[in-house]
Parts: sequence; structure tokens; C-alpha cells
Amino acid sequence: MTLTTLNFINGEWVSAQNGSFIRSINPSDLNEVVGTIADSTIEDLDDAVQAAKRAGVSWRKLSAVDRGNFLHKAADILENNVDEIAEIATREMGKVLHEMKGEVKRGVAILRYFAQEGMRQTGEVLPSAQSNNFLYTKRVPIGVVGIITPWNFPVAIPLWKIAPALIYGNTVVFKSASETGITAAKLVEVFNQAGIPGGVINFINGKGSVIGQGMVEHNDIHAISFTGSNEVGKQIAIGMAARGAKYQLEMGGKNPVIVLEDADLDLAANLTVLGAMKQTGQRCTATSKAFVQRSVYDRFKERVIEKVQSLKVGPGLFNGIDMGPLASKNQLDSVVDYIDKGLTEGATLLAGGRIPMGSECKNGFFIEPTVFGNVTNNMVIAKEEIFGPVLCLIKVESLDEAIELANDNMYGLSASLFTKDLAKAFIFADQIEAGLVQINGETGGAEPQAPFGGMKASSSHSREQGQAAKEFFTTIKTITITP
Ligand code: UN1
Repeated sequence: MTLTTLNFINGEWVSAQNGSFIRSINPSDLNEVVGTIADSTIEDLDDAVQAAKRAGVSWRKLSAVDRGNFLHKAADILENNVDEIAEIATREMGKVLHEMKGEVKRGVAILRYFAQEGMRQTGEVLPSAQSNNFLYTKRVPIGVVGIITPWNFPVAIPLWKIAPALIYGNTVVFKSASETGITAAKLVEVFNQAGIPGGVINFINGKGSVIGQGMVEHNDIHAISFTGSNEVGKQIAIGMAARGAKYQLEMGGKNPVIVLEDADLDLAANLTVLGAMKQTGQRCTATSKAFVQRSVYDRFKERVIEKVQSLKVGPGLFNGIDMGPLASKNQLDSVVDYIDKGLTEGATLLAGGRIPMGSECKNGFFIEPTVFGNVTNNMVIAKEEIFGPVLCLIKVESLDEAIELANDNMYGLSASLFTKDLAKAFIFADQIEAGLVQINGETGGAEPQAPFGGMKASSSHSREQGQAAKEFFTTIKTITITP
């Protein structure tokens, strides 16, 4: 079954003006074309932006409670379509089906959280120096918001940007990664079925270099929220700053866990492996390196190897699979390159490192879950984001040394400490340079009501989700009424 995805502009599904298409391929089986998506031009983008601009006039006038009702409806529709949407996403980007179903359910929770946001506080009353004056603030929409999302969370990330954009009264031009364009179209159709007025959400497919760049340069796009690579994020920041527009960037990570000698080693090993290998390591929050105290290094290492070797690799739609393929040829080439670098730099390959041989893996972008030991913090594999199932083990003497080494990195997204010592947990929480801190937990994960984002090069220093979303998707008016 091949699916065709058009653009969605002003409440209607329309072809790109030049009629060309990009193919979406199943990374578990390259013989399967999941579908085709429109390869749009700047003219198509402009149609979408103009539609969003026109729709904004009445959308922002609706009460936030009424806007929330559309999100409630969308949540119900999404909930009824978990299986279908998860299956399409798994075929497009390879994530194992049960993880993908979990993500679609997370999408439902995100919609419900932001639907309720229409009933929460939007401003403050402040005392004025003039006793009779009424001084208050009000949050108002920014206008037309561009949303650019990656393929690795094809449901949750678009929704955690689109839902707050809409509830606060903005209209949206949405561009998903081409790899997951069909999943994205299904999400847009959920909003369409929820009866959202035409033009409030517009969906435009195409190449990042054309449509993403076009959004950055379009004067009627007042803000862009982006999740993806640092390289692209930097270009967005430069372009948006140049025309004085707002931007929000969520980018890479190189997320450490620290395992102390008093930790529950089974728990630490299980969650380190889960954090590193879940979603084939293709999460900006994936666990990338473990700093392990010398006295427990060997015991921890044995547990990690055993756990990693028990993981079953194969197509995400098959039963009993723990780890699917990488999402694309570029991804596979890049991960293989990092594994080669690790070997060249003198790290010890403890597990994996090869393309799996099983017949179910022969047509896809598969790689074994990989663990390196004897890694030092200045090796390339310990410094750069790999975005694949590769874990580095590094021996340390103490918590202080581990924190110092963990902080010696350009990224600061998430970090985790395994210990039973509460005092050490607080030291870690205070001193680690990470936006998301876990004690005895996995580095990944996010809850819709909590701020999400990283320090240093991991973000543009704003946060997504929870009440933090308001900071980006609104702007403040300060109003004084002199009676
Ligand atoms: C999670 O860990 O569940 O692209 C969320 C990413 C992040 C989202 C991670 N922005 O991997």
C-alpha cells in the first residue's frame, strides 16, 4: 500500500504547484516505498503563510476555552487512531511498534494538557505607583508560527509545538522531516477532522533547504520552533535574528550517566542500556556515555554487555523486536563511521559494532547495539553526538571527577546519576550542566506538564512544554488603565 501525501493549505489538501514528489522509504525494508510526499516550492509556502495570516484574524479572537475544545476533539480522534498512525510511523522511520504506540499515546496526553491551558492564567495584576491606576499584563499570540520537526519523534514533537502554538492563538505553518511526511499528514488530518477552521494549521512538505529556509526568510512568519541538528539550528538562528524574528531551537545532546559504587547495579545497567539503545539511539536525550566508578566498573560492564547482547534487532513491525533500524542511509553511514573512529582511537569494542547478518535485516539500515570500553573523554566518540546505538564506558575515581568530565562537553541536554546516597544526588543535581536531570532514571523521556530542553549548545536556552511553552508562543503586553 503506497500512500500519497499532499500539502494542506487553507483547510484543503492540495498538490504542490510543480507536481513533484519525494519518496518515503521503509528503513527496515528498502524495497518498500511507504508513500510519496509533495516536493513543494517557495510559492506553495507563500500560499500556506498567507492562509495562516488570514485565519489568524478570527482564530486569535476566539476564547482560549473554545480553542481548547478543538484540541480536546483532536485528542479523542488521535486516541481512536493510535494503531494506524503508529504503524505508518514505524514503516516510515523504523521505531519498534510498541515504542511508536507509546509515542502516539504521549501525543494524546500532550493535546489534553494544552487543551486545558485555555483555562489557565494568562497574565498578572500588578500594583501601580498611581493608586487609582489599573496595571495588568496580558499574554497575546505572536502571529504566524513556523514549525519544523525531525523524523525521530514524528508525532510527539510536532504536537508539543503545534498544541501550544494553537491554544495561545497563533496560526501554524508546519513542515515535517520528509522521512516522516506521511505520519505528519495523518496528524494534520486529525486536526482537520476535529473541525479546526481552514488556515489555522497549514502543512507544507518539501526539502529543508527550500521550505525550511523559505520559512526563515518569510517576513510573515513571526516565529519558528525547530527541533533538529545544531548545524541547521544555527542557520535558523542567524536568519531569524537578522530580521528580528523569534526562534526556539532544540538540538543535540551527548548525555552522560554516572554510576557510583553504592548504586543498584542491575537498575543502572538496565536503564543505561535502555537509554542508549531505545529507538536505536536516535534521540537527542539518548544515553551516550557512562562514567563508572572504578570499584564497580567490571561488574557494571558485564551486566551491560549481557543486556546488550540479549537485544533482538529487526524490523520494527515484527513481534519481539527490541531495536529497529536506523532511519536512513545517511544515519547508517554516519554511525558506522563513528564506530570506525572508536576503533581507530583505541577504544575496546565490547559488544556489537557490525551490520547484523540475520535474513530479516538484509534489506534495511540495521546496525548492532554497540558498546565501547576503555574510552577516554577526549575521544571523538565521547565528544560528538552519534545519534545511534553506541554507548561508551569511561572509568572514574569519584563523583567529582565524573561531574567534571561530564560537564566538559559542548552539550547540556540530559544527565543521570545512579546512587543511593541522597547527599550525592543533590550535589549532582546542583553541579551537572544539563537541562534535564535524573537520579536513578533513564536520560530520555519527557512529560507534557514539565519544561523540556537543554543548556549550552543543546538549545537556544528556551524550554518547551509545560508552562514554559507560554514564554515562546506568546508575547506580553503591559496595560495601564488610568480611570
Ligand atoms: C524523549 O526523550 O522522550 O529529538 C524526548 C529528541 C528530543 C525529544 C526526546 N527532542 O530526541
